[in-house]
Amino acid sequence: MKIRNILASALVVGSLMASTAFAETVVKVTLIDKMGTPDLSKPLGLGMGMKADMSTAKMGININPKTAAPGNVRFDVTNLASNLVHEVLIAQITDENQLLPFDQGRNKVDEEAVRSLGSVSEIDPNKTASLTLDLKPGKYLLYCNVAGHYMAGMWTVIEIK
Ligand SMILES: [Cu+2]
Repeated sequence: MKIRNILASALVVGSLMASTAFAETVVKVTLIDKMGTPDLSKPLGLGMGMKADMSTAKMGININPKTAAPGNVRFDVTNLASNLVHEVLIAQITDENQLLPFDQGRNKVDEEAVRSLGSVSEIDPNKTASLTLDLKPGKYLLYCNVAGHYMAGMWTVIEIK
């Protein structure tokens, strides 16, 4: 009995710590593509800082909430696409008007030039994957770098403040 009590109190302490000291913000991330696949053979020009009309985008990333407190942020990424595999990379940016280094030939953001803080790769349709990052105040870009997807509108920005 004594051992059991000790275990029970250890569990209580453990769960208290989890809910206070290690509190994390959960951000729901959904990956969408509508009305079939756009023609991705050429960059579509819907990247960050390009001042494009994002309402024409057929692919996108939604987040909720759009801001979070500094510290641990858990991204629960769900791929709501009909049949495409997507991924999410996270990188710190200066602001939304910044243009990312882009490889036109490969139709991808130049990942060598944009330091990624973390990523969730190859999420199948209707699957969810999670990633937790310890984030400082600032702006962070979430984007999909499957060829063509970033320029098709698959990016969004979260502000940590
Ligand atoms: Cu994608």
